[in-house]
Order: sequence, then structure tokens, then C-alpha cells
Amino acid sequence: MHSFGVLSTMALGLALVNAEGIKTGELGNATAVTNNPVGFSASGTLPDKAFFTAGSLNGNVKGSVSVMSSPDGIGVVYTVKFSNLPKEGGPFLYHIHEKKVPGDGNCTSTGAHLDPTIRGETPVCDKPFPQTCQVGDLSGKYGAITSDPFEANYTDIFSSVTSGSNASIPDRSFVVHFSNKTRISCANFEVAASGPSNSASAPVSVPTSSATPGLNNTPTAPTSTSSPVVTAGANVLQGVAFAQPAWLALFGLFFAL
Ligand SMILES: *[C@@H]1O[C@H](CO)[C@@H](O)[C@H](O)[C@H]1NC(C)=O
Ligand SMILES: *[C@@H]1O[C@H](CO)[C@@H](O)[C@H](O)[C@H]1NC(C)=O
Ligand SMILES: *[C@@H]1O[C@H](CO)[C@@H](O)[C@H](O)[C@H]1NC(C)=O
Ligand SMILES: *[C@@H]1O[C@H](CO)[C@@H](O)[C@H](O)[C@H]1NC(C)=O
Ligand SMILES: *[C@@H]1O[C@H](CO)[C@@H](O)[C@H](O)[C@H]1NC(C)=O
Ligand SMILES: [Cu+2]
Repeated sequence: MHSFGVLSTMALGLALVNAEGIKTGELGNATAVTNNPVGFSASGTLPDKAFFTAGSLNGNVKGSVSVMSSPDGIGVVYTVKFSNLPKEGGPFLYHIHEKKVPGDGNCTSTGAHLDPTIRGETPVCDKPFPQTCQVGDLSGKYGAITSDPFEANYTDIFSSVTSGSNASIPDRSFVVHFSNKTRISCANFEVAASGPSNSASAPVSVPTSSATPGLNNTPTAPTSTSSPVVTAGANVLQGVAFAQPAWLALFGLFFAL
């Protein structure tokens, strides 16, 4: 009985930290996501009001995190921008958190970092081995916010844009912290474009999402005097026409199978 307990504790310890002392998730390392639908994009922008206002913070940190499926479908391309940071308390950290920000804007309610492999926050991410880090630990893997303004572009192969996936980014939120982890501000991702190669939801979601601010496909009206109703109609038609090849391809695929 006793020796069994000791053995299982040892096995657990070995599973979490390997011979080189690198901490791995309870469920192993993060795996590359290879099936992201091309053409998907989503973005989150920090609100005007901070969740935690420190002495030198004027209003709120300004910033956004945008995600785009990469052209080869492997992982996600991030475009990250922050400015108007507090003068003290850096370098600032930012992460994808597991839950959405609720209506009251409470950043505490976003829970912990997105961590499908159950790695935990400590010890800190080992940068040369990003597969061993928490999927949502963006500043751990790609660097903290060390300048104002701050801008970074990178591809994270462990991120997914597929809703419901264990590594889905658009389903979550991002949070900006002081170096002591106090949460300054947070925002949700809003889908901007779901992409032509998306599944059966494409015909519905394309016309709907074209009303979302930030989407860069405003239809060019044939005349400058066209009424909003005509524009909306043209928009829907454009969405349907856009979605048709996806449907045909889908049916073609079923036939082929
Ligand atoms: C995770 O990746 C690290 C770094 O490459 C490696 O040392 C470790 O053995 C891997 N762990 C598992 C469970 O695959
Ligand atoms: C974290 O750092 C900020 C900025 O220095 C400070 O205002 C805040 O009180 C600190 N939080 C904790 C829990 O120490
Ligand atoms: C935010 O939510 C947490 C629990 O999720 C609660 O303890 C805290 O009081 C809330 N903060 C504000 C400012 O409402
Ligand atoms: C997350 O989901 C992917 C795709 O379904 C799967 O391959 C992977 O094993 C899952 N990862 C974890 C840690 O559950
Ligand atoms: C990041 O990419 C954008 C275009 O998407 C570009 O305008 C910007 O200069 C890039 N920034 C850096 C730091 O590479
Ligand atoms: Cu965080």
C-alpha cells in the first residue's frame, strides 16, 4: 500500500518535469493545430475604462490583439498592439484567458490562462520550448510588453480559430497585467471574417458578420445614392454568392467520399 503511494507520486513527478527539468503539461505538450480554416479573423480591443487603475494610468491602456488563420492553416497569426501603459509596474504581461469577459467588464471573471494541457503557470514558460508552455501564455512564449508603444507580430502554431476547440482563441478573451500579475484590463474577441472555407455555417455567418465593425469588405455601391436598404440587399446577395462555392465544394467532397 505504502510503496504503491510512493511509486505513483514518483510517476506523477516524472511526468511533469522531464530529465532536462522542463515542465510539461499533465496532458503532455501542446500540439500544432493544422486545420484552421483559411480566411478567418477576429480581434479584441481594450475598453476605454480600466479594470484596475494604478496611479499613473491615464484612462486605460490602449490596445488590441488580432488573430488570423495562417495561410497554410497551421496555427494563428497574431498582431498585437499596446500603448498608453502605466509608467510603473512593467514589464507588462498579456495572455489568452479561458473565459469571456462578462457584461460587467470584470477581468477576474475571465479565469486562468488558456491551458488545455494543464501545465499551470509556474515555473514560468521556457521560451525555447513553446510546446511546453500554456497555450494562452503569449507574453511567456513571445515576450512581455517592454516598450510604449509596443507592437508584435508572430505565428503561434498551437492556437486554433475553431469555436469549441480546446485551443480556440476566438471563444476566449485576453488580459493585460502588471508584472505582479494584477489585471489591468481585458477584452473579448469578436469574429471579423469567418472565411470562405468554413463549414456549413458560412452562408449564415458571412452576411451577418459583414455588419461587424472592423470587417474590411464593405460592398462598393453601384451609385453613391443607393439607399441603406439596397446596400443591405446587395450585401446579402454578395454573401450568398460568396458562400456558394463553399457549398459546392462541400457537396463535391461528400460525392467523392
Ligand atoms: C515536451 O517537449 C519537451 C521539449 O521538447 C520535451 O523535452 C519533453 O520530453 C516533451 N514531453 C512530452 C510528454 O512529450
Ligand atoms: C501590482 O503592481 C501595481 C503597479 O505597481 C500596483 O498598483 C498594485 O498594487 C500591485 N498589486 C499587488 C497585488 O501587489
Ligand atoms: C470581480 O469578480 C470577482 C469574482 O469573480 C469578485 O470577487 C470581485 O469583487 C469583482 N470585482 C468587481 C470590481 O466587481
Ligand atoms: C485538443 O484537441 C485536439 C483536436 O481535437 C486533440 O488532438 C488534442 O489532443 C487535444 N488536446 C488536449 C490537451 O486535450
Ligand atoms: C505587424 O504587421 C503589420 C501588418 O499586419 C505591420 O503594419 C507592422 O509594421 C508589423 N509590425 C511589426 C513590429 O512587425
Ligand atoms: Cu493573464
